[in-house]
Amino acid sequence: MIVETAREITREKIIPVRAELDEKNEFPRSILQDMARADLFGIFIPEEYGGFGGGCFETVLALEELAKGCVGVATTYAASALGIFPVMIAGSPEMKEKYLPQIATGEKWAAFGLTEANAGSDASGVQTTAVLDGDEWVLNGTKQWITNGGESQIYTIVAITDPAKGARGASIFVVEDGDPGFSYGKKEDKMGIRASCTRELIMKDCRIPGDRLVGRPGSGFVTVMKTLDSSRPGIASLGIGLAQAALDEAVTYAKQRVQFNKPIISFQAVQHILADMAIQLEAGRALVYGAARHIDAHPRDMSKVSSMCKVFATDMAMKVTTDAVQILGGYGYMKEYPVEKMMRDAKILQIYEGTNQIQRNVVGQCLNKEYAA
Ligand code: COS
Repeated sequence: MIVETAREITREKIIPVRAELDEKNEFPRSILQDMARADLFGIFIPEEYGGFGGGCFETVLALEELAKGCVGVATTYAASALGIFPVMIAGSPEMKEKYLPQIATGEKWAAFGLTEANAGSDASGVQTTAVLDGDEWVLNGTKQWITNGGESQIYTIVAITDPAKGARGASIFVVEDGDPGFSYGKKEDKMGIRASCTRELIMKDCRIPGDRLVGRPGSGFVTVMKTLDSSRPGIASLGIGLAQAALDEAVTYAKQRVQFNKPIISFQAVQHILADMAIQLEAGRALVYGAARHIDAHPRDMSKVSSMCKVFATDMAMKVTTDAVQILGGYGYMKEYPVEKMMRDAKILQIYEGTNQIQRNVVGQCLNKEYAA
């Protein structure tokens, strides 16, 4: 049912406008409203908070379908999930009661504020601060490249509450659109996923109520790591949907394009490229589905499989979309065909939510621990 619903949205709402959204750098507000009406935002929210109570597996299925249409649109969905995961992981029952139903209905969207100018791969380098003043927290700092920035209503912000403790002095706060001292920077002009919106979040003496702290003070870094462990399979599934769409385009074109009096798919050189695309895609899909099922069954043991599937599926998507452009040749390089956008969109998958080099570090560290035990 989830796949059919997401597939219909992709076919009816996303594919017809994706080139225009890309060209105009336009946020897909009305498509998100369509997704909300189709109940897609509640997939991963527990039933007690108005959602479907689905897990990682159901979420990756939905994202894969949306990514077949446009990774920019699918990223806005994935980034909202990323933004609310800290509340799901570490929020109090009252905080969950307040925010999760609004996400489940799609009435509000979320965003995750971790990255800063000096805190990218080194997530512990956050310089934004939060100081308790009476019964309010006062936040100061600037978050960079925040997906859904300026479009979401709910932001989970990582800030340092105890500078002496390094990573152990980080905490997470919910900041809402309209909070005093909270504003947005300019919209970034990106190579790909141009339908998604990327902005700075600026906090200048931003005052929020004391109960907006997510979990305990100092628990922020571990919650950040758990949040990213939870969200990375979603990025992997964007790679699967994107690669499937690129393969579909490449095979369709290769069957139609005639050179030397034959459709080019009859040439072994072309067939081998398509075969490798299909083999890598199926391997990636099996890994992502396997990882998602493992995470749902063993939520305390997700780091390694989460990073593994993110690396494999997104490196694969970069290769498959590049090969799709090659199959279409000069046509593939032109904007009349969708594969050049697919290749541009693929690149960010290897970078955001942790570069693929960082993912390999995580896998390596997990192996180190496993074999020492
Ligand atoms: N789950 C739970 N706890 C975790 C964890 C995980 N997946 N990973 C690390 N931790 C804990 C560690 O156990 C450690 O706890 P102690 O202080 O009690 O020992 C603490 O967190 C610090 O861990 P570590 O020393 O491994 O942290 P590092 O500073 O070396 O950073 C990496 C580790 C590089 C993996 C982390 O900074 C990272 O993921 N970076 C990429 C960030 C990213 O994805 N940015 C893009 C954001 S786009 S939203």
